[in-house]
Amino acid sequence: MDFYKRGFEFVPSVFTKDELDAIIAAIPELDPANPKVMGGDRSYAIRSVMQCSQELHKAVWTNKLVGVIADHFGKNVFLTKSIWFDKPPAGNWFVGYHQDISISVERKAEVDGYSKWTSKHGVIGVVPPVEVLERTLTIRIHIDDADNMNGALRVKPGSHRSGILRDHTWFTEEVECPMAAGDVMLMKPLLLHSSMRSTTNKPRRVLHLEVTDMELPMSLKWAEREWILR
Ligand SMILES: O=C(O)CCC(=O)C(=O)O
Repeated sequence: MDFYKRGFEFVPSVFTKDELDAIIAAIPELDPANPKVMGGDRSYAIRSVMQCSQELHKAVWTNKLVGVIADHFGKNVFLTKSIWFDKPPAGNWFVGYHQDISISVERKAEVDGYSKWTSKHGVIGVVPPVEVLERTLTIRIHIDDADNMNGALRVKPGSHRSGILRDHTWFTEEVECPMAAGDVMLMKPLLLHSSMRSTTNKPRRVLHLEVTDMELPMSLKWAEREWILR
């Protein structure tokens, strides 16, 4: 299937304008005083954003999105991570090619295969064995249109199939991912991705979610574990 080969897929029109408005209404302000907000005065992201309100869960897990997840991944799926990304004019940012290799857990525990512990904005991160990342699906809900002017994502197709990469330069094919508001991009976390600075004042808001059906071993617990409403 193309998704597994290329590592990403676009699903158009998953959310209506009214449904996007409900998501926006449930997102807290980018307040630099909030420890979950990244970027200080040039705030641009909120970690663990789904923990902010049950309203957000109601707005996000529409029948249509849950159906898309069931088609591409399966049932018995729960949330493991959520980040709200904005590229506001003051907090404009870019990010070079990388894979998403860190997961968020409740607390540190010495478990074989889990390394590179971090603690940022109250979130404890760790790099798990590659099977955990391979069993994770990233869902990017596009709140605004994204194109080459306002920092649409770029990806390197197929780059998720070689585990955690030390050198990504030999993946030369690059695809830009223009999206319309309401579209969803599905992605494997190990897919190399990057995005440029915005060169307009057009907003580019994305709700980034990671889901899996895989429990963590021993005393490790997913920090944001929450069943998807069904
Ligand atoms: O939304 C973007 O432009 C990039 C986000 C990102 O770096 C990530 O998902 O790891």
